Amino acid sequence: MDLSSLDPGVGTLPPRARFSSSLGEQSLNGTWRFRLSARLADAPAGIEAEGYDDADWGTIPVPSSWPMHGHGAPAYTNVQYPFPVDPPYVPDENPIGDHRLVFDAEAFLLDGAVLRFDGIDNTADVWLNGELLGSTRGSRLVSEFDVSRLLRATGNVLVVRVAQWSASSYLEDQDMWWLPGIFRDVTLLAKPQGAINDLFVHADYADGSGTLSIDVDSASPATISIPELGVETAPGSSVEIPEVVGWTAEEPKLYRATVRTELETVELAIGFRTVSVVDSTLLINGRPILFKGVNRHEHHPDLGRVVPREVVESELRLMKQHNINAIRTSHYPPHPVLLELADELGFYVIDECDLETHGFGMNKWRRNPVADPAWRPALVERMIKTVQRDKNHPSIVIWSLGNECGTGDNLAAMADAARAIDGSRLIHYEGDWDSSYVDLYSRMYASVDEVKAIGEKTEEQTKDPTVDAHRRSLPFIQCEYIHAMGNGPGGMTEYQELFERYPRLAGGFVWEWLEHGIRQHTDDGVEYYGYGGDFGETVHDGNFVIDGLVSADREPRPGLVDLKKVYEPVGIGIGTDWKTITIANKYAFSDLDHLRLDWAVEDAEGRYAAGVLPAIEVAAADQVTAVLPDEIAAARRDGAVLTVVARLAKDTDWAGEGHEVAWGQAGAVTMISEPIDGTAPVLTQDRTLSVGPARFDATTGRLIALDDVAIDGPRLTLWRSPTDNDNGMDHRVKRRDSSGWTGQRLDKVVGRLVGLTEVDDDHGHGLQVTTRYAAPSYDRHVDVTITWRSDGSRVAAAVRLEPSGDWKQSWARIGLDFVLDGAADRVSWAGHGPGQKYPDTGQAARLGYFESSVTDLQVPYVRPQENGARWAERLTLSGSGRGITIGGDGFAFTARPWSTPALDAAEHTPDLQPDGSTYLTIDHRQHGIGTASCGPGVLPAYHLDPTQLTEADLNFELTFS
Ligand code: IPT
Repeated sequence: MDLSSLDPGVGTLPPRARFSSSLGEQSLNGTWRFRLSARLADAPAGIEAEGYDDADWGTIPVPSSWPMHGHGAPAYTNVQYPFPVDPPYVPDENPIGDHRLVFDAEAFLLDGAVLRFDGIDNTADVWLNGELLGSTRGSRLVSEFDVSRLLRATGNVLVVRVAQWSASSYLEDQDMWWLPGIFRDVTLLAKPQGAINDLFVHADYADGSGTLSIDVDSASPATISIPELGVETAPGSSVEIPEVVGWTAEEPKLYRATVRTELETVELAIGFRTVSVVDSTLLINGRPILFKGVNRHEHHPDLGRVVPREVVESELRLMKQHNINAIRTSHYPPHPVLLELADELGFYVIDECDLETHGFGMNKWRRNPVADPAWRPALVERMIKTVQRDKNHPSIVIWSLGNECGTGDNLAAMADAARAIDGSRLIHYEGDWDSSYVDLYSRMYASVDEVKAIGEKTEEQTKDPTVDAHRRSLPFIQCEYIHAMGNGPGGMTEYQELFERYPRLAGGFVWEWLEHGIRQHTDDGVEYYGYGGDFGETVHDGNFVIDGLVSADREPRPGLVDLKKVYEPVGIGIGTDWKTITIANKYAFSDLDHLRLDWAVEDAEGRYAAGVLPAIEVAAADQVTAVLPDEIAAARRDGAVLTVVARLAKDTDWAGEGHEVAWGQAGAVTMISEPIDGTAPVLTQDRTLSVGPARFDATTGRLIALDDVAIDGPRLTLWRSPTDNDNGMDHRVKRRDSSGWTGQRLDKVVGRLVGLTEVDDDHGHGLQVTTRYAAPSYDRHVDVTITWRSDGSRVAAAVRLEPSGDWKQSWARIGLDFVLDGAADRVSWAGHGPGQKYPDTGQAARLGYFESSVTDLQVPYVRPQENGARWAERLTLSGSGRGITIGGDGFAFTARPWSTPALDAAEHTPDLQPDGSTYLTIDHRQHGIGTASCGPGVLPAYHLDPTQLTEADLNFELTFS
């Protein structure tokens, strides 16, 4: 094997479109013989010989990533190459996977056939019946070989030697597991003399009509027909079709076409669609659109890079159900199934070339392949392969040259090569901010302020001033933004508001759709997801591979649920008097006929009025205010919430009738509660003090019981177990949160009782407890004074904070910790729910009355961290005995069966075990979440800055009953 060769592939056929022909194909997927060697020098010789005896080899499924089948191990790095950067050479320690298959060929293949590999990671030499066919390059790119001469009816011997590392590994430094193998399908395609070699559909749309021409590369004459449009035509001729329905992600209309020769019929699905840019606005079919996108990698928790079709189908439905309309195939062309489904279900796709050289950045970009002419043919060929395979998909609106390669002329050459084949789509590359050879200004993780400036066209000049005017004429996208790692992402709404406000901004793609967890089991069989470092890697990037909106099993994380709300295609605003409703139709093409508007009113007792609104006509990109039926305002009362939900009026391909698309609310859960007078005296007994049902330890001033519920607290807490976003880009140094909380020892704050006095004033009797909280080694402190009063049954705690000293940066929270003796299992609350909510997340949390088990409040983040806070005005926590109810003027709470230090120490989900107590934290204030695990941190509006605290921040009251 020539592993250091820069050749773009040897012996392979010219790239062409993928289509299926009536001539037939035979899948060679299945069980193959397999043998792994640690290095090329150790690999057996002569395996290509037909008579080679592979009886002592094992077997492996094809397609597969071999480390997922007990051979070697997965390894994760993000930017850094796991081997020395010494291009084009790779280490001698280079796992070699030898694959052999003996097969009979179907008769229809014997007049001529092509052998197609859809993906081999990283490179392979291929032999058929003892002869070398050639060598593949480009893991996520197609390699086809002509096998017409060699294929026979029976006993064919196909031998594929795969090397994990080769020169092309330098081009495939994407942020994902290194997973070698024949991980996509292997197929034989019948291709006799005269068969269609290639097809190129050009189907444009303008103002209701279409223009169609189809190039057919075939030696036999062909006819084209589209029965639904009454079109019969010949290859290469352009047909004007006066009336067509355009293809859009909202209404993905496909026309079935056939291309027929005397030999074969090819079926095509055609979408009429035009991409254009006018005045730096991106248009599809003449209208401005917004990408509500995600970056999608291919990963499966058990199979690695092999993703079964049904999984892809269900995940795309899940995207549609969450108002996502666009996919960037980060960072390589996807399995072809994805594009078929994107055409059918309706997604705008950025199809990205299989290219990333990010790790050269750690070496100041020295010898970067994109800037080295020696690599140009290999890079240009990658782009050509990408465009050629996928050019007939209407869903693809943008070609991307690759990801994170720095800058270099080879990228411009790739752009030229793509344009030469297909001038109908836009060209994207983010890494060169001057944007001189691309059609979009694209950035990743740009801040809200910067995106605003770009929207207003007041951004800084390009580095090369001669290309500034060009960049200013381009639409803008964030090809990656809001990093969905762990708890978060915070601050999505602010970006969306900008995208909706400025025509130049065409939206963005969340990083990323999917966590790349690998399913593992503890010795007792408990399942969890593994991440970088769990597989013996010496160089790795920890849990940075766990940064998705869904788990590796496609279970939605809270971030996805929030994103659905942020991406709503319909805005619903209700007048505070419940008499009017404003509906904003944010679709670019659709009216709202496919939706119905359900309304319902609920209070603490449950739902008591509901109905369906009369249809409100709102054209695409328009807004209408309508009068609500009188019965709705008539149903208004204290503590009641009106919710209007836009639901699918009938079944679609991606969700059933009744599926919720968007919602809006009015009303409040505010409970009118009588003020508590301190009528109950403070009583002393042994070493305890009582105020009504509350009992306190007379030496510490801490609450020890509320009626018969044993409780310990409150203790001031300014800290939370750092989230991935709190940890920032320094995710590898796990305990060093970038907010500086751990450095300030907020996790180690201790309290000292400084005063315990009885008060008797205008508000009656009370017990006043002052505790000074401070961190070891520092003299800054916070005095917390709590005045407890009771009317005999209820208890009020008036809390006052007095910080002093040089508090720095931010606090995670102003919270009170309580430990309840025994496991509480039920929680009910009035406030926002059902999901979690932090100051800059929880867009999906709606007002209402909710119930949950304590277990279900927890979000099982793959690396455990702060999670699960709900916002409430009233909370009841109950276990086997009587529960406690806490009320207040809006607070956040978490309730957990483990302590915050235990949560923080856990590396994986099974490390968290209930310890028999219930840990309750009530937060008066919280610091936001942000998205600093990659990108901007918490926006200023969501900072909890101890130097800027107001009276309202420092004083609050809770009631206990
Ligand atoms: C950016 C990469 O493009 C993406 O592949 C992923 O690694 C993401 O970061 C983080 O998860 S690059 C980053 C240095 C901005």
